[in-house]
Amino acid sequence: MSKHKLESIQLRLIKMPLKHPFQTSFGIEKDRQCIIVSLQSSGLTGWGECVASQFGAGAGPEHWAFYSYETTGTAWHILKDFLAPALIGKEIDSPSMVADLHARLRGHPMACAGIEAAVWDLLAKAEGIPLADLLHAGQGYDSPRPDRVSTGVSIGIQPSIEATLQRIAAFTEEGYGRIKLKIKPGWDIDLVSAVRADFPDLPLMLDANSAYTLADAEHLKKLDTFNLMMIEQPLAHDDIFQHAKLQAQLDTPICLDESIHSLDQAAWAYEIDAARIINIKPGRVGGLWNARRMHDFSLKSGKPVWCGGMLETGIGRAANLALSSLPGYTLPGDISASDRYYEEDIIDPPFTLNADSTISLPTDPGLGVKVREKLLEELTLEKTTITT
Ligand code: OSB
Ligand code: MG
Repeated sequence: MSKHKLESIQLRLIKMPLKHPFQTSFGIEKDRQCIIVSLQSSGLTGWGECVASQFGAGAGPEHWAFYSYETTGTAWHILKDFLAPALIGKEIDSPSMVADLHARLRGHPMACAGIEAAVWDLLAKAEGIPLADLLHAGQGYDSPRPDRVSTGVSIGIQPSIEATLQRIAAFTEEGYGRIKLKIKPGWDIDLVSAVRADFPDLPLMLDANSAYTLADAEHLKKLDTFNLMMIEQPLAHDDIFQHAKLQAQLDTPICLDESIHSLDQAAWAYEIDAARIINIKPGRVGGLWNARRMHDFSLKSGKPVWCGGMLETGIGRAANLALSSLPGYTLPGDISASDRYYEEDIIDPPFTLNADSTISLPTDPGLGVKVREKLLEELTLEKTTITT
């Protein structure tokens, strides 16, 4: 691949109102803040989204539980003071240059993934090919690159079971073929039982976001009767060992999300049967480079993977779609259409759902989306530019 000198790097903290507040076992999000990274090189612009969030910042400690320790504040610091200075003026010929920096940083995967995505977009645009093709290039996969990927919708904790049933009915009518429900203690068995009564055959999975402990094993075992695709991250965010103990007692496959940040951790989880499935989302693992390595290992190990979401704007969504085109991504991802999250997405045209519960991959080079720069400017809370 030819080399591309990074002439400038721009960071923008943006805030977008969500159409529906998103509640999980650890908090509620009404607006979504994220950092949009853009890179300039010889007339080309690469875009990336850093998915570090701002759950409940400023509110009392009872609102402080996070999906990850990264916030827009920590990511801004790492991007501005470490990653951008390390990359500005450099001749880039591979996203692995960012992956190498991630290895040195020890942590901050979301910050790294945001700038790495922009590098992937830039390089794919320079080659004149869609990001999905760049991700496939030279990998020797058996199957051709698909033109659409299978998706589903993740439904947050609702005010009532009735409200949940209504949301499921609305989403399935829109064409979503797979539903994920957020659960927590006191919002689990009765909920799933009511859902199964109304939707006996619906492909259904649960996400606990670490709301349980191993002491809840007997209780969680009751979920085995509901023919669930998987239960995601039932136990602690940093645990692998106890998930294996839980899996030994459950028929429902365990999927890990929060616990898995690296290829080694994925290998350990598979080896001890702590996870039969992994949700490989780029933000959590430091970017698409690492996500692809973890995917390749999972594919060889015969373990299905899927791509989780972080309520991304169209920029992050486009990267997730490209990643989901890899052959081991055989399960539907949490990648819904733009209008599931936002009245107005920052890309044009927005992503829409096909009748078969898929979303089509863009065909233009790179991420293949046109960023609405005027709207982006209106949503910007803070910006900074790093130049040579
Ligand atoms: O655990 O998968 C998760 C959103 C924010 C943080 C963590 C998670 C989620 C989701 C939303 O489940 C998925 C989506 O983007 O639709
Ligand atoms: Mg999850």
